[in-house]
Amino acid sequence: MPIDATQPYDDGNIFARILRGEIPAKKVYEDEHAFAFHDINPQAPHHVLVIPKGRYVSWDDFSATADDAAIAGFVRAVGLVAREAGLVAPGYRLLANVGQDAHQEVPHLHVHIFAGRKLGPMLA
Ligand code: IU
Repeated sequence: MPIDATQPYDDGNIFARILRGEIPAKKVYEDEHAFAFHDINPQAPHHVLVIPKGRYVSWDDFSATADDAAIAGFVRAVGLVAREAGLVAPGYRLLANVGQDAHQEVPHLHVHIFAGRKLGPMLA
């Protein structure tokens, strides 16, 4: 079920629970701003999710309300995770779904990193 990205942040969402260590995840990276882990249902040979540590439903409230250090730290972490996985030369795709029409399912901002195969033209 896609979520309404205008809803208030729900501390019981699955990624909040992963951040609190209540649910296991296959971690690939963590720093003060971000946490990255393998997607449980990979859509490409390499499919990692990067999430901010703060309480943001989507890219919308994150971009509107996060402080500059949180935004910079998160954006840098996404780049670092991809770079350290050796994805820059073969290439990779970033995706952040926001709300209903984009089919966002988890109400905690996440950026998908897809790689490991030719991803083809961007899907609308
Ligand atoms: P979306 O952008 O909200 O549609 O993507 C949610 C992703 O979260 C999706 O690719 C799921 O496979 C992934 N995921 C996960 O990795 N672990 C979980 O426990 C759950 C979803 I629920």
